[in-house]
Amino acid sequence: MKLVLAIVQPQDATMLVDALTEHGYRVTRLSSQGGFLREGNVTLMLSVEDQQVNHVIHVVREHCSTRARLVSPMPPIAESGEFYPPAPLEVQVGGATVFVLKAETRKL
Ligand code: 2BA
Repeated sequence: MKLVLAIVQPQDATMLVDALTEHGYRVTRLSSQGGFLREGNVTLMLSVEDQQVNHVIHVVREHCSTRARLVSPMPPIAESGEFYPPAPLEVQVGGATVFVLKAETRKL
């Protein structure tokens, strides 16, 4: 068994959960937050057979888009009254960050 953790963007999460469920996977959706952007994202948790991992990743890839986000860096401490506002930085977010871990499922 493997535990698949997929961190995805909220805009993709509902369609992805629907698709995974339609394919017969059991999935748990957790609300999470990225440490860098401090924005909400969604972590999906699935326990699957080893041979299903590639298919799960395929479905995730089909439903998750890469999006550009602009980040405003902290302005530097002004010296001698001069102030140069830093240019916004573009970062690419997604499609998805996926972790695959060995797992043992015990249903109590
Ligand atoms: P965030 O931490 O909010 O990161 C959002 C995006 O910002 C990242 O997209 C990446 O493009 C950029 N980024 C993150 N940390 C950075 C840094 N130190 N310097 C420059 N740019 C940085 P993704 O890589 O697609 O990640 C999306 C979300 O997936 C992340 O949200 C985080 O919640 C999670 N994630 C990504 N890699 C992870 C890892 N190695 N461990 C745990 N969570 C991870």
